[in-house]
Amino acid sequence: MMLNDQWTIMNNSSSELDSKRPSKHKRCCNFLLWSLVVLVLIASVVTATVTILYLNQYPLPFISRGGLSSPVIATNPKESGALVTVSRVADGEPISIFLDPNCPDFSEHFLRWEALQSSLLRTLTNHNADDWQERGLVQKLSEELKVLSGHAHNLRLEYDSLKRGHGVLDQRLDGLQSEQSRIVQVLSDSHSGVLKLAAGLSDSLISLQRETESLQRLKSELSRDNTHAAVRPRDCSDVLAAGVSQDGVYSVFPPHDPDGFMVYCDMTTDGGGWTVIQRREDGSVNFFKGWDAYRDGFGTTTGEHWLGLHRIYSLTRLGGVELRIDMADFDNATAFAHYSDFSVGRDSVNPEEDGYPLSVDGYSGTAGDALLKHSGMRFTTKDRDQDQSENNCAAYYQGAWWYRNCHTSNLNGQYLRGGHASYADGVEWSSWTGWQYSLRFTEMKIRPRPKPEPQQS
Ligand SMILES: [Ca+2]
Repeated sequence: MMLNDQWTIMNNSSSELDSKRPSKHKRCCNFLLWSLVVLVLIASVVTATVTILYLNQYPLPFISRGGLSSPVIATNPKESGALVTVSRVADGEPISIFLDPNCPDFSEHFLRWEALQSSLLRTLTNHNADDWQERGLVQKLSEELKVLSGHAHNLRLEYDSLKRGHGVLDQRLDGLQSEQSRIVQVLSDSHSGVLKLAAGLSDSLISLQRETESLQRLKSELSRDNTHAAVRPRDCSDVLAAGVSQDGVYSVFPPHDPDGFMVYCDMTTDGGGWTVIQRREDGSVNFFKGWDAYRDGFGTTTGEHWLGLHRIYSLTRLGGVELRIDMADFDNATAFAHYSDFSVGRDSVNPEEDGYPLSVDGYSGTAGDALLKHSGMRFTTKDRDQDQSENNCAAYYQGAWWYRNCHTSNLNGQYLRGGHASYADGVEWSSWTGWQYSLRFTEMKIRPRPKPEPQQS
């Protein structure tokens, strides 16, 4: 107000000077104008200085601050309980702020906080205005809450059900675990069993391999034996087949008798190949012998001899053997008897214990049959009575034969040189010379029965 007044005075003075000196007043006007400019500048500087001091709240003696609405800060007001209360004179509403006394001075932020409070108040007002909408919302929320409660109940029920199911699942899981343990145990047992079985199989394979090797060795040995048999005749027919056609003594090796023995071979009679098993020709050998002699054989192969029951068994045990008996009397008459089948002890497990029974069949010849009645009889010697007589036929008729009760032939009897007074105790073939003629020559011989030739159409 005071500055405006001065400014008004200046303007008034200038107007008066202009009116008093209208002619020579131009220099004076310039002076006044410059003075006025200086005054305005001074006034502007003073005004600016005062304003700055005022704004910096410097206490000015000529300005009272009671009219300005600056905030009033009260510390620790008792009635509000706040540490600091900020109040604006214009509003009159205090803003209570709880401040830590040790906090730094936040007075610069109070204006910002006031603005925040105003914003909050507006928000509260808007909130009251929207209250009716909220109530509707609350009802809606309540209804939805009921629905949610129903869902929650259902979920609860499902949870309980699931919990029970979980318990059942736990039980089944326990069962499965125990089953798994059992299966693992069974697999372990099976594994050990398989291992044992494999070990057993391995042992069996090793054993089998050894057996195979043994069999191969045996096979090669048998092969060697067969090769050897080609050069080792089983009997005189093999000797003849090997190209030897001269009568004489040869070694033969019947099956199952690898040691072999010496025999006389008749290579001339009826095609040859005959193995001689008995010969009487001069009475040089005593034929009234016991069991062991007749079992093992005796005499001279080239002369009178008995080949032996066991050797005859060896030569005939496989069957298919024929027998020929050539005979001669002291008048140089000859005859023969032929039997298409002949064997000794063929069906016996133990031929000696069984008595080397005779099997003979199929007579043909010129001497008549004097042997078929002896078929099936066991061999009797003077020391082993196996005949069907109440006496010992061998002892009674001075020989050794397959006696029944007692005989129709007695080729191992006494060499009585033709007719004799005694009864049937010589070298008899009753069908040719009766029971009181002892033959000069007898020769029993065997060979494999020739296979029938294929018939020509
Ligand atoms: Ca008897």
